[in-house]
Amino acid sequence: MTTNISSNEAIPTLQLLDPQGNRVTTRATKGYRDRAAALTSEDLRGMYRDMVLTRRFDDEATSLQRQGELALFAPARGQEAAQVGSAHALRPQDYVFPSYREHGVLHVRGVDPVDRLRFFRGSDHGGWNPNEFNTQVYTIVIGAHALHATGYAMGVQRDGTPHDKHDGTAVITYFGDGATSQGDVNESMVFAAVNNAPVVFFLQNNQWAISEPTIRQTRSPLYQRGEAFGLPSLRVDGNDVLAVYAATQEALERARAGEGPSFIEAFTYRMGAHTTSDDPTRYRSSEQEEQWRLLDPIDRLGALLRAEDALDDDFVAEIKATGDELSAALRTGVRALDGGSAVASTFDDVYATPHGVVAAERAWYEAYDAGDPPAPQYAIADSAQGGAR
Ligand SMILES: Cc1ncc(C[n+]2csc(CCOP(=O)(O)OP(=O)(O)O)c2C)c(N)n1
Repeated sequence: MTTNISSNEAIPTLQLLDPQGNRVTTRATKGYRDRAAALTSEDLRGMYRDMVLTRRFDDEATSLQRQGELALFAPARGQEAAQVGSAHALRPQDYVFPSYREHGVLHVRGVDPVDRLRFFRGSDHGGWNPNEFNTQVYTIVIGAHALHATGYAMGVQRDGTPHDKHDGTAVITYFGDGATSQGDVNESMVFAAVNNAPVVFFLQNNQWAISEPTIRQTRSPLYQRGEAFGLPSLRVDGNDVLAVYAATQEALERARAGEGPSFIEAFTYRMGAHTTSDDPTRYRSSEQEEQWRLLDPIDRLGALLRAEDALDDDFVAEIKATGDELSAALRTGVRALDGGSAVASTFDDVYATPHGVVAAERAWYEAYDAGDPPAPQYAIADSAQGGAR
């Protein structure tokens, strides 16, 4: 039997909130419904606020790129529920390995909005201290950070972190459907599985790897990738913030309790361009975009909140005002960033202690940056011979 992966209906998918914003109450969803039911109105309002502000950040960053203030930007429009819902299930001690589109996750983790754009402006290689937020910097190399996540999770294990579903430490890594074709992602699942590492593989299947549709990446539903490695795996409606939250909370608790890795496929849609350098009209139809616009994750949670009397005009106005402040701070902050070379910080955090090769490479780049004729590259290797190894 073949499964039609281009049809959403053929594949079992957890949904707790339907596209009209009604809670879904089938028997099969009971355990997950209980998790979502434990969220208070204030929790839900917080998720709504975070989703709206994530979109506002997206719009503002896109404008800044258009005005020449950023070299590039990768918008997350449409993926707010997948990001905010999963990030709300995290606890402070958990550790996050994002790729380059996880602005909603970074928002929830508290990373300053201007710092999130240093990388896209080219003024820094990262933008923040990962250990301050237990959240790594963006990764552009597709899938590479899944290996880092598994390695970090194995480190957590070897540190002897207590096994406790609340107080243990879980690691989560975010990647896209295209990344599932990379060796790195598959290798990281092999290691995670056999070592029972406390890591959650969170796939945002936004259906496009730049211009390549999922159908060109796989013949089987992607959540089955996790199953194939022996990981408990689940596909959730990625535009349903409740389902994403409940599924991620379950997987994180499993990891913290020492019960090993899990795989979540959040089936969603990238509403905008891949990056500001991309033109999606070249490879997909406006009919498809319109179909997904009707499944907007923010509208869906908004409808639930209105039905439950938790969203009034004052609250909407308050979020709008916060969004205006965010936008203004972003404009001023980004324009004030040093647009020059990031060389100075490139070598800072490579090793904890001085290292001869790194020192020589720093000197070479600094000379190059200053416009001095750089010493030939082989001189670096020669001078490094006596350096620390
Ligand atoms: C190892 C590697 N190969 C190729 C690229 C070029 N590249 C950048 S984004 C992208 C598509 C990624 O698609 P997906 O994993 O689905 O993530 P999405 O962008 O949809 O979030 C590719 C191929 C890269 N950055 N790294």
